[in-house]
Amino acid sequence: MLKTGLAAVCGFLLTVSASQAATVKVTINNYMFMPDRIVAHPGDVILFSNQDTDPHTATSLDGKSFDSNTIDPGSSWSFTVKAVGTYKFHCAIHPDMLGEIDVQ
Ligand SMILES: [Cu+2]
Repeated sequence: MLKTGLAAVCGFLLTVSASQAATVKVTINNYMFMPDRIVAHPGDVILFSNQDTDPHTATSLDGKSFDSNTIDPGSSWSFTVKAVGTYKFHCAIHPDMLGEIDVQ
């Protein structure tokens, strides 16, 4: 009984999260990620748009989760978040530019 109920709830949550996959937009401007703390859910797309006059990257600090490589001014780059967790990232060209994606 309890197991069946939990399975039903889990199935429901999976269905809801899949149907609500969103695109989360991050603007890069004036040497900052805006917002610099992004809350997302598995399946969401994070879209970085470089509106600055210099090239930037969005590179995870763990060295493996994601790396945009160079995003030229006026260009954008996106990727899909998969696993729940906290992912700190920076710009590899300007390491003081920091941000964080919380996948919940
Ligand atoms: Cu940069």
